[in-house]
Amino acid sequence: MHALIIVDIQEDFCEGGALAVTGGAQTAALITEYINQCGQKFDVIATTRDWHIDPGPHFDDNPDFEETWPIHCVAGTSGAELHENLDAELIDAEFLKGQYNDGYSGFDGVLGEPDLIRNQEGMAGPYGATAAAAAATDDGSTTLDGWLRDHDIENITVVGIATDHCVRATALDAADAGYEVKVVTNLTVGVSETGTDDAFEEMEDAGVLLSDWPGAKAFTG
Ligand code: VGL
Repeated sequence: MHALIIVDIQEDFCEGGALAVTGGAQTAALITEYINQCGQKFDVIATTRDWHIDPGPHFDDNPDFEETWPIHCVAGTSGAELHENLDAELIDAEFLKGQYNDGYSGFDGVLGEPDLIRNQEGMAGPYGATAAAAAATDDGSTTLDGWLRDHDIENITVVGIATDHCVRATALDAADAGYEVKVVTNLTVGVSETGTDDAFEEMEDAGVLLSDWPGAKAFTG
């Protein structure tokens, strides 16, 4: 069985967001096209989302954009929503990560229902996460790895944002956990060029297959 994991295609990581990665919005649109054209090869499609409540030094007033970052993807805020160019109807499950830490890897994520409005009053944490959003992962007992194993997944294809951070960490953890992993490189976009090149090299060294989706050219020229 084969899973597509779509990493962090969220408003804050796309143009106009708090931690915008150039090309994010286009990547979101391309992933929707890719699923429409090639989605039949996947048995399940999951997303990850950064879902920060109080992630400690991950947030910084003077971020270095390598290990510290401006405030982004606060749980329950509009910046944490999936980007509008990604068709949410195509997604089977969402995994929320980074509530109280960096949460770079999707394998830190737990199954949640981020768009469910719960009857929870008030706020959680110092950055404006809503209590409803903090409750979106229930008891946090279903991890991404557990869910993939429940679905008999052996192959994982990874796409999303950012190549040099969350895509990298997710693909490396997937390879480490024993899955056959592929990253579709032109359906990812990175924060820095050198970081992205290094990440591709590191992923390849870890046995991750890198490939391009040729169909993207029809949309980007
Ligand atoms: C990410 C930087 C900070 C990512 C998350 O999704 O790759 N990058 N937080």
